Amino acid sequence: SKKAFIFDLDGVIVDTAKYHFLAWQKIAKSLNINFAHEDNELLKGVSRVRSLDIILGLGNVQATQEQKDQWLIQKNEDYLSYLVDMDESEVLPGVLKILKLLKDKNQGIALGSASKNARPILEKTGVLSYFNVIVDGNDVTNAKPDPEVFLKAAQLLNIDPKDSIVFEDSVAGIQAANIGEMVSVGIGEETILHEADYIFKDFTQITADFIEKLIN
Ligand code: B16
Ligand code: MG
Repeated sequence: SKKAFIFDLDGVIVDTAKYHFLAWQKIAKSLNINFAHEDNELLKGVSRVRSLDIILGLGNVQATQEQKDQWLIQKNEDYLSYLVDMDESEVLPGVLKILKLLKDKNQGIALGSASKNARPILEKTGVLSYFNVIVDGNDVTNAKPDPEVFLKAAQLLNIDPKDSIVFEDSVAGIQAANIGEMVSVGIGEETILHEADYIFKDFTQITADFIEKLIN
């Protein structure tokens, strides 16, 4: 039967986390905040505004709303500059094969991302046409682990939450899927994503057989 397959963007379809990191690091450096690679884990799946608060928290930095707004603009301009050269080669291994399979099987395909830059990224990497529905940071008011982004995606596809499958790399995203009573599929480390119904290291580990079982 027809199901909703909902994909997170960063960490699932593409690895934009490395670009987010570079852009945040510039801001952090200019404020003398020590923001290391390990700290980047804290920002996965988290909104832009919340990410800045987390970084300022690391350095115990207080700021006015005006300053914060300025840094948010700077960060995004810098981030976008890293996306200029993005192309098909940045789609993570195995993802295209699964998108094609789902399309062949006439399944609902949606994006459920916290990013406000999701559309241009999907476009640049050549996968935009696979998506029937896109729900991103421009469409939701409650951040993951609130299930709003995924519930909206399922609703737009006209599919019940319980017939929806979410692919996520962040803990907050897995929790959002679980709270929404959807099937949660973690992409990444088992130790981090243990709350997920299923866990795969990456999309190359997901078989056609696994997808068929979810559909039937
Ligand atoms: P933007 P996802 C998230 O994407 C990223 O994981 C997170 O690090 C980022 O802060 C957030 O998008 C907002 O992105 O600044 O482009 O609006 O994993 O939800 O696809
Ligand atoms: Mg993610």
